[in-house]
Amino acid sequence: MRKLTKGISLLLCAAFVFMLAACVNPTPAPETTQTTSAPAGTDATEPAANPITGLKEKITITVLTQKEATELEPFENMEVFKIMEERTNIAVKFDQPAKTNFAERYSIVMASKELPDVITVMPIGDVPKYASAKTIIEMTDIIDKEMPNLSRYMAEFPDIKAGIRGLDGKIYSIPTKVYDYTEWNNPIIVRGDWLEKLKIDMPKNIDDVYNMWMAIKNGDPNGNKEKDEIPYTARDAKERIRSFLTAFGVKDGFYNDPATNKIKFGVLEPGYKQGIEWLRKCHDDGLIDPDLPSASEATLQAKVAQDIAGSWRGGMRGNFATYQSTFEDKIPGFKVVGVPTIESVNGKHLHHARPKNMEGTRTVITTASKYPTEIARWMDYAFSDEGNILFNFGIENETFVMKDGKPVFSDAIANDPEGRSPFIMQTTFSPISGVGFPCVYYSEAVNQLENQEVVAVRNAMDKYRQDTLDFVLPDLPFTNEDNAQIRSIMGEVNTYVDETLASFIFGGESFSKWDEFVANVKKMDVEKLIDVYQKAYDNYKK
Ligand SMILES: [Ca+2]
Repeated sequence: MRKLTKGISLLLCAAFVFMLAACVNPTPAPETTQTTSAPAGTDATEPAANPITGLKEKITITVLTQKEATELEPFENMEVFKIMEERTNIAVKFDQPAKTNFAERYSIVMASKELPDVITVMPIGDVPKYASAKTIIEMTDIIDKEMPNLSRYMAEFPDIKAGIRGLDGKIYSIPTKVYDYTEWNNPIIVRGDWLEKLKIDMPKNIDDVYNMWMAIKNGDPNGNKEKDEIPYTARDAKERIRSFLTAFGVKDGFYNDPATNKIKFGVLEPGYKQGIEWLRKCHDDGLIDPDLPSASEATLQAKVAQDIAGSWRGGMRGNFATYQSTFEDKIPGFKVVGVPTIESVNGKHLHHARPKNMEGTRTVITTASKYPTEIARWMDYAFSDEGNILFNFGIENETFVMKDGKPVFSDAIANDPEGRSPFIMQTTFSPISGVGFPCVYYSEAVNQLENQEVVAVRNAMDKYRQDTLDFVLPDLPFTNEDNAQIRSIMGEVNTYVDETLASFIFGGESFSKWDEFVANVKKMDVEKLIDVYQKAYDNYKK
């Protein structure tokens, strides 16, 4: 019976691998179509062309990257690169300083005469500079012809293509980390066990949020007969306070008004004042932690640990999943849930931060490389279905096993005897957790490792994805001149706005001063920047 089961699983496994193989490299170079036997008339000892890169002999390329502090192994020890070498005929010599030393190493390398073939983490701002200096290759055509797997993600998530396109409409880099799902962050995180005790539903709009906070304040959900609950706290008094302004159809900084498709600057809009007045009322009613102006990750965690924090905003991993696993053994019944994006006054569901389909780092091929085509095919392998399994799940029967035709993490990764998280265990074999190598953060793997409440709220937020994409601006490319103007004006504006808003929300400042505040912001030339952003955003949408 055992033998039989094994036989079936092997069969399923073989079918799965075959299915994957069919997805890899749909457009091999012409000379690579004959892979298993040498064509008649040629020397039988001549090596076959590699089916992925077309290389008949192994080459070694150089790659400058960085090592993240959380990675347990340098890339040269990671099994995925050894397997990739076998499958592609490309070996890699990594130049991998620690992330903290990368900037220094990078400036030495860029100033030297000996550039590596690939730089995997070039700062975005440097891409146009090295493109015009012809230090890095243009990748528009090479992506189109040689990178079908990356291309399918660019087609599925238009933000990826728009995000890597330069001001001239051409592409000079590829994203370092692509998500095959949409990654959200900073939802309102609530003590779900308190909601159950207080018999209140998940809030759907800003009035529900107010009522939920009031119930937490007055209902003694921690059961110590003291009114010590803090309905809302956070690790800062800026992003995680002003995030509630989206309920009033506005947000901090520049955004697109979905009703008019015009760029707006939050502070100048009437909805912004309403939102700040609402936050002030919540503060005056004792619903917001009065210590927020000096809050930090440590103060947030301390209040959650004391069983007095009712809700907060924060990271999906840290302030959501990690808090759950940290405090469920210490606080009886402790359970956190995420609130899907609440409805705004304009009927849209607007989140304050743009969801991600890629990270902000960029990979480039230098003009010093003799193998740009082969390298593009090699990098594209990491974006194939087979590459997704390799980079996320690792090595079959070691880090994962096939179950019902699907890869499942083995105990070695999912249940480390030393108690390290599966996300950390992935760094023993793959660069997937960091941003040091171009590859795909694969939902099939992420959903297995993630806290299931996190998966649930992410999926719920994703229903209104387009509302937020229309509203929150992406990272727009600007000319050097525009960038300088933005830096100079916004440096002054941000300092003034931060100080003044803190006094309106926490410092008892009278709202009769609001018009004067807005007039002062206008005097700082912020309206000039609205035009700059409008132009860049119109260009982005083309
Ligand atoms: Ca209490």
